[in-house]
Amino acid sequence: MSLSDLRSPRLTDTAPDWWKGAVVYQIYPRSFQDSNGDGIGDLRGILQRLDHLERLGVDVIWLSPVYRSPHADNGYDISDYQDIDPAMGTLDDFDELLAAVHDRGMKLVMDLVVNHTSDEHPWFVESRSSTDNPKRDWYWWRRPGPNGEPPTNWESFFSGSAWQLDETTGEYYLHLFDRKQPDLNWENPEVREAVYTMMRWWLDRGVDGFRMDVINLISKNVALPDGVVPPGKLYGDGFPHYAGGPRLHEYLQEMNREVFAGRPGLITVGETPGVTTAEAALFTDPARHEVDMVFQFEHVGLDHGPVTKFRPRRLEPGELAANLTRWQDALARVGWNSLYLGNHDQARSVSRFGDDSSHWYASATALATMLHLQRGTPYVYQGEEIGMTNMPFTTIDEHRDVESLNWFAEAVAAGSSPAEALLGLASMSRDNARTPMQWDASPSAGFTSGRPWIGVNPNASRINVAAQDDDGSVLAHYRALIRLRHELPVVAHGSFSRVDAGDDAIFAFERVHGADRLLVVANLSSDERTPVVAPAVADRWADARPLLANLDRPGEAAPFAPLRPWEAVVVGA
Ligand code: TEU
Ligand code: CA
Repeated sequence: MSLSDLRSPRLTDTAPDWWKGAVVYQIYPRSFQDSNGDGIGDLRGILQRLDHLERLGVDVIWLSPVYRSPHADNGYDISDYQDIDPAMGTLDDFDELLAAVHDRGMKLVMDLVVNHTSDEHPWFVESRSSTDNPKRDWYWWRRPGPNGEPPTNWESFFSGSAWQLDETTGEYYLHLFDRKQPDLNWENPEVREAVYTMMRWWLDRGVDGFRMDVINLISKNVALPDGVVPPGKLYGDGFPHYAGGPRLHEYLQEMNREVFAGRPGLITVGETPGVTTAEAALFTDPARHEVDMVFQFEHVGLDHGPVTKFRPRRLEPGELAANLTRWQDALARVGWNSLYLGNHDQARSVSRFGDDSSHWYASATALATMLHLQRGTPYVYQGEEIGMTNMPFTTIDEHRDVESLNWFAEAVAAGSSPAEALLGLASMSRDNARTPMQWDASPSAGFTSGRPWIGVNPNASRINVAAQDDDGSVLAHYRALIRLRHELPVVAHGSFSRVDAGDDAIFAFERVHGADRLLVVANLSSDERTPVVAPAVADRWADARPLLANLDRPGEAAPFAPLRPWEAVVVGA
């Protein structure tokens, strides 16, 4: 069987689990394409760039938030769920974009941010106005402790206390993220009904699903106990009390009944920091009717230091593969994985897990190969398909992200030198992934005719879409991987088993679906490595046909030949 003989299911596939054969592309609209020269990406900009996505071959586009927002957290602080932010365009622009995406056979997924709203959302404006306002109970209000202190010792994700004292009534409100992102109280049925009504409104408009922001934080332990204070920290760890709360599964099942039932063809993915494999299996067991898949965080936490992610540790070759294998095995029979290495909250994957200096092309493509050919639905974060790297920020003024700015101020106040604190941001700041998409070698990389809201990476002159239209580019390799998923059922539906290649740095695995078999052998290190496999394994692949490789292979593609740094080989049988 050769590639060209195979069918291309794309979205003609009407199976309820069509998303197993799909690839999702995440757009961070603020940084994708500006259409009007104000330096901020917008909906009409996305419309101008749909050709790129269609040629890449992705099936689904996920838009990070485009709703009306004061932008304390780049749109993850929403003040109107049923309108488009003026910086992004209008509802008419949105409808036009949605129609254009559908015309090209792709689907569109919205970001659903309902653990919290903006403090400028009318619900919160009402809620804070008095202790007896009907919306008071829509958020988490608590009286100060005996000495005026916050109700619990929890730390916000963005540094400092998770509670803010509100002068109007002298009570504190909970904000797990910025103080402009008050947490909604899902215990209140009116809150849940308001959220479901809003979700139905978007589905009626034609959107194809939701990526649910920190959805495992919506149910909290209502007793609000203090957290344990870890060594070296000022605050307690509230995570066990606000994540995976007692009513979480009930809420998700209720949402599913109230919003998704009777609407086939959707895709839902929950963002679930800290989720375990056992919990992920529950969320994604189709029989439980919760969500189709979740984003787990273990592999993007491997390099976090013990006190903060901003003082990271070096990963050993093999650690990433071992962790991803654990997730493959855990969700092998029940549930489904989301496959991702980067997004708008993570450093650029080629800089973090690869080698963006000596082996930029090889490591970007080796990482993509091992990720896309696992069992699960792959996500491509904008710019990853051309190997965009971390940004060489040199001053704090170049940073924009509230998380980075707050942590920097806190670290410097605690005695760090600014240079040392900047070093932490250099490898881990979310701003690394938020610089403008690199379309071409022009001064603002083709992103804007104006002044971009955040700096363009100087390597845009070299790393850009226009420069990668040929074979042998990172972009061409992504196109080939996406095509493999569409054309070979074994990629979407096959089983996964890791192959012991005698070296932790070599990620080798087999996929099997009926009579179809696929083998991936990837060297995830910057040294030459030689696979050593059991004779039975070598025999099984003796007559393998080459399907894809990221580096030119002299002669026949023997899958277990010595591998150059970051070399990846895919064969079929
Ligand atoms: O992120 C939630 C989350 O837990 C992280 O990825 C977060 O960026 C990190 O832990 C901070 O240290 C989601 C969104 O993806 C993120 O952009 C938002 O800032 C956050 O929720 C709040 O809405
Ligand atoms: Ca704009």
